[in-house]
Amino acid sequence: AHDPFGFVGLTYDDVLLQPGYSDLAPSDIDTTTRLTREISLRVPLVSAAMDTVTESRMAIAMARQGGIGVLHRNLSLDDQAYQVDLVKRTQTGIIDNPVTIGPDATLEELDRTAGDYRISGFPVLDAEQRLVGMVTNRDLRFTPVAEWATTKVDEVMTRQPLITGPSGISREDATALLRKHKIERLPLVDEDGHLTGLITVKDFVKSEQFPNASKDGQGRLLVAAAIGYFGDAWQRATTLIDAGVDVLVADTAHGNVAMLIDMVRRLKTDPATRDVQVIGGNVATRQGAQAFVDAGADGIKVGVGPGSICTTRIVTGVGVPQVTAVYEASLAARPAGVPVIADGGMRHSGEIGKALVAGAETVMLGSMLAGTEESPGDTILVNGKQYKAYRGMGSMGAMSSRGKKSYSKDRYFQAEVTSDDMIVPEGIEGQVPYKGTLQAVSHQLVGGLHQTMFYVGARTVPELQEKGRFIRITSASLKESHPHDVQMTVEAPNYTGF
Ligand code: RVP
Repeated sequence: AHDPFGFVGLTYDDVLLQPGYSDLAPSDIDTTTRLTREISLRVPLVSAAMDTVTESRMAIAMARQGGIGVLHRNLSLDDQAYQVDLVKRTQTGIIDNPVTIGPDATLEELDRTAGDYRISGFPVLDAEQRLVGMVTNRDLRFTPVAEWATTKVDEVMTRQPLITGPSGISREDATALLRKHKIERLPLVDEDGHLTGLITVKDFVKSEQFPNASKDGQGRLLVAAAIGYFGDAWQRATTLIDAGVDVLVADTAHGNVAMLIDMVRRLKTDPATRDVQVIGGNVATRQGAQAFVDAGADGIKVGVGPGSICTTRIVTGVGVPQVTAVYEASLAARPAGVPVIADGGMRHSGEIGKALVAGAETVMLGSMLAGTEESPGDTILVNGKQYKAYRGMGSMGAMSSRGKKSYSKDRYFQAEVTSDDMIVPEGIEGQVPYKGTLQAVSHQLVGGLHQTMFYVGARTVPELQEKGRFIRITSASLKESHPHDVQMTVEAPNYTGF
């Protein structure tokens, strides 16, 4: 029989990992893990689909570090697809679908396109899609702005004979050509002179700078995007797929809901969508995870109420402490080969390893990343200290029409609430200290996880999951875990206080 009080839920602060025999060198450690059935990441970090955490800048930074970002959905379908596009066009070894321009475009149009895509140089194609020139921002400089509206690309571009490479050029040959001719961009063409790709020096250097970067088969950065189940959700999904999204996250605060499970099933069966990876969420029980497994999900996101800005457990009285939630979900997901994402409640790097041992393969972070340079929004100065805004997607700010239209109210099943006065929020609005670049934050998180693995004696994430042993602790132990009986005078980059 069901014993309501015999089953205790535990969270990160209730447990520690026991040290194990270790014969590793730190360089042996490999944090590669799976985000979904088919996508692996070198670093198990995912940035939250929140409007104060993940837009294209964060998604780009996350993918460069070896994780991935989930673009939030509190924006129009077109805006979200544009963000996907920005990520997919960024920093790749070879760009196989470069933005191009026609010889008849005006310099004004050139300038606008350069701004829209944040790129500075374009192959110029004629009506038959043949390469006829190259044009860059620099070519604008020699024409007075007053003449941009009337001057055509054709008049300023660098024309044939151009230095080009053959379609299937190797990295070495491309580097040699770029060096020899001291050019910034190398267009790739087939025998008929049709453009097939573009290599830029900047991208080549960057791809060496970010050796862990998460990339698709064509060398483009990986990106995920959140969708719902309401209104234009299906069109949003297909538009995001057209824009090149790698993973769709069917994302609500309560994923164990018929409409959302049906959405996942439809995405995984419809020929138009079934090739994209689909994550369902959020659930916090074995049964909830099983429903997504049965619907064909490629990943399952776990967490009901652990988020730093979340009031779901307080407003509704519903939730499962996160370590137990992850463990329970993994009981259904693991045998089916479906990875679990532990979403919410992370405050320190030590919790990443705990989440992985509990059964997750990646973790999703909101508050830990909201203070970075790459999150949306400006820094706020309060008493001489810098902060960045961070709010729940179920907060009044994110769900009300204050500011701008809310597109993501269905995350909290309030899509049909039209009056702001009638909204029942499940999150708060606040701010977090400014933390500098994502790269610096990620370095501390991944470094902490490396140490976890070293202490446990695990070379790989699967080994960590196999060898990791929890011990339950008391509140006295938790006090002992944190610095105590000392007044902290200098904040560490990975520890700011109890
Ligand atoms: P945290 O990392 O603890 O800040 O939590 C982030 C997570 O909290 C998100 O990934 C999401 O699952 C959840 N969230 C977002 N908004 C809200 C809310 O308003 N309740 N909760």
